[in-house]
Amino acid sequence: MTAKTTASFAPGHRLMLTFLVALCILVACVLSTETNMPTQNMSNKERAELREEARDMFYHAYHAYMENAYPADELMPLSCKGRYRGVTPSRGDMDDILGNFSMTLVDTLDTLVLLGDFTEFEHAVKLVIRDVQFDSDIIVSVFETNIRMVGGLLSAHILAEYLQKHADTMHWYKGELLEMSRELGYRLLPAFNTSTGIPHARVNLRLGMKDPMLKKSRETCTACAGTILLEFAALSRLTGDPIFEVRAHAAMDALWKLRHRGSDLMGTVLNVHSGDWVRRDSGVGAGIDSYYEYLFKSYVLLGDDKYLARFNRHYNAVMKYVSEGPMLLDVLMHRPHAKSKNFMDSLLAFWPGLQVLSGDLKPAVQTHEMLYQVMQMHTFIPEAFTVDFQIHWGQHPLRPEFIESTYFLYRATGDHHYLQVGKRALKTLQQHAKVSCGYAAVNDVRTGKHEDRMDSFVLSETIKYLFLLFSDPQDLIINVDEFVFTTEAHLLPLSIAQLGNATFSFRQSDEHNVLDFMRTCPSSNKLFPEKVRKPLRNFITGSCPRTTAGKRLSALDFQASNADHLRAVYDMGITMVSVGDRSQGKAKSHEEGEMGLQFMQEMLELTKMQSINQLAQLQAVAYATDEKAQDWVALMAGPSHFSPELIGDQFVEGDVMLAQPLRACDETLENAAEAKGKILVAERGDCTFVSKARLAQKVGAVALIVCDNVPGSSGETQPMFAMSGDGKDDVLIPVVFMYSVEFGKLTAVMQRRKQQPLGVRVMQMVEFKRWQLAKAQRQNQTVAATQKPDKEL
Ligand code: DMJ
Repeated sequence: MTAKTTASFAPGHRLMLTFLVALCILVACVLSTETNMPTQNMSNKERAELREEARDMFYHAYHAYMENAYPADELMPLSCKGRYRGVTPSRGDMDDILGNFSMTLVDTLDTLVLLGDFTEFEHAVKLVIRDVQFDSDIIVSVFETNIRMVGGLLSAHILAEYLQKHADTMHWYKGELLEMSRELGYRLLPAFNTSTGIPHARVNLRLGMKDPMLKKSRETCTACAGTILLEFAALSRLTGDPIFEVRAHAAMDALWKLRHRGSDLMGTVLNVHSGDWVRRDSGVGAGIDSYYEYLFKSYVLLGDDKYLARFNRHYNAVMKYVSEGPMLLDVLMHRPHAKSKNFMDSLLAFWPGLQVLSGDLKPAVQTHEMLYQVMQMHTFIPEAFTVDFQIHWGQHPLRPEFIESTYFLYRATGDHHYLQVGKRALKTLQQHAKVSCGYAAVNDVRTGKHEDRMDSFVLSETIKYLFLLFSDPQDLIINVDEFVFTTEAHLLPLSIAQLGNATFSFRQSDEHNVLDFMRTCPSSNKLFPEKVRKPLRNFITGSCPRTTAGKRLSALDFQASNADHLRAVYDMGITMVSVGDRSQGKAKSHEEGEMGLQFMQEMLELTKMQSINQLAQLQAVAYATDEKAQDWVALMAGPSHFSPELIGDQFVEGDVMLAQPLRACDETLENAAEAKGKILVAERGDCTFVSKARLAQKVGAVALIVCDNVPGSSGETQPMFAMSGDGKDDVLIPVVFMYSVEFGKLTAVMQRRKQQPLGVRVMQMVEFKRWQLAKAQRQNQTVAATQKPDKEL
């Protein structure tokens, strides 16, 4: 049923709504009159067919869940049964999502209303009221419980009341869902009792923070702590109980104080008691994504300029440091010129949608185009992909973010390209994820192998956004423009702002003048998506691994023995001075002169900061080039987050030995007996880094070198790569990562030595450099060895 109705939700924050609507109309008008769009237009008929196909997809997944899994939290689509916490074999931390509270049904309620299926909605609401309870001795994620359960219950409550008024149905409903969300909210509140006000990541539904397992709880992610306010504000305003909103505002205020005052960036993991950053990587994907989303949407929903001002400050910082063309690459919050990862994760695909809402269309079109090409290249967008668009992590759990952005771009531009993109996404799901019992996540996009997992967001977001994309506003029972979509795509009406809040007052922010941002240039209102996409058409297809050509040489990467680097610093106006040489450097151009100054500043910073940060993390695999071990060279390597750091003059020494089989993913090695005391080499792939490390440790190796499996990758052209673990700290041997080119050099030396084993030292690169420098000084040589390279970095 797709009854048409006039919306009666009064706009809560008129200014914002008017702004968004005006933006959509303006852009759509400009496009329809002036743009030549090569994208094939989609007929109304085809669009309606796709809408119905999205509806069928919904019912295929929904019925599979209801008939085979309910009241479980999730459907396991391959075994066609429910996933229950404590019953189904544990998947570790991932299971913190589950609270045995029928999550998929709660998460899905408002999609039923959007589909116009009031009968099933009413039935489902009754089931939730009858079956769902929260008094369980289970530790759950505060973030996930809030966005999926509290958000799901709240939006269902709002829509139930809406249907009472406008569809003359559900008259028996007396606010039970709101009461349930209030109860659940109370069960989450103990997590907010921290010295900073930033909530713990996890809480026990029955025991709060008194669960002994939570004694050591310290760390949370920025997104986890910063994705509470929309739901908690709605909860407070609908129940009249201010505590939720007060706590959520306080958490947002505390997070804001933790930004880096120089860069305005945030890290991804922090200590809730001390407020110290644990991970200073800063991007827009995993660990931070919805913090930015909630800053902006809190402004839209609640009308407090403070949140817009904060969003704008972060946004400018992201666009300055993280954004690189259409790509978004993590940097370090305190050293924003240093890239901290060489891959992007699929969660960042929500960013273009947020950019559309905030009115910055051009970069939204660009990033979306890049992501679309990644999708075309790998069928689905893999969980993580490198800057060369190779697969870093091949899983794809049918996430919604890319479709969400596609929807917002279509609404803002009216460009049929986005309908075509949505069609492709829909058909891909049908072809590669549909199974007889629902939709199955893809374990590896390279093989297409399925995983026994259908996350609740498939119904609450992925299919919802597809349905919305192919629906005309007039096809929908509610006017979606009068709602804010939470990060889980739950609908909260803008009218919530009118319910007021005793603790809250509308005011012009004193932190930042909002108008400053509105005056930014160029204005996105003169934007033609096709013109923006065109230059990017072959951005990734057939691309070779990228080189640093055109990229500024950073001090960290600088090697005195590299002729290109010497030329680059010369062009920046810096002359490497040998003793007796007094000639002055002159920059090739003003711009390069600026770069030179920046380079020198970094050099100074690096010398000051040798014991921390990226320079300190860079590892060296060093070996002697002569029999007497007088001359050494070092190959660059990346660290791991799960193994002990080699600090100062510490090093590990041993003969290098290749694991057999090289991937080292089995229970043991064929050459395990010889591994004791050796530095083992294993190739990346087939299993996690940490499992290779555990195996190396088990067979008695003193260190592990993981070599890359991407041909041609090199530390010379790519940012340092740090391997992530699984949160446990049982690996006691050093583990380093080596790109293919560096590893090629190592194997070449090994082959040259044939009979003789090659002994290497694994150590910090900075220590290796210091060692070499000290040696050089002893030999009374000049400071910068420009003529005679002695390192192979
Ligand atoms: C959803 O649960 C939410 O969108 C969340 O903010 C991030 N990720 C998942 C879907 O990918």
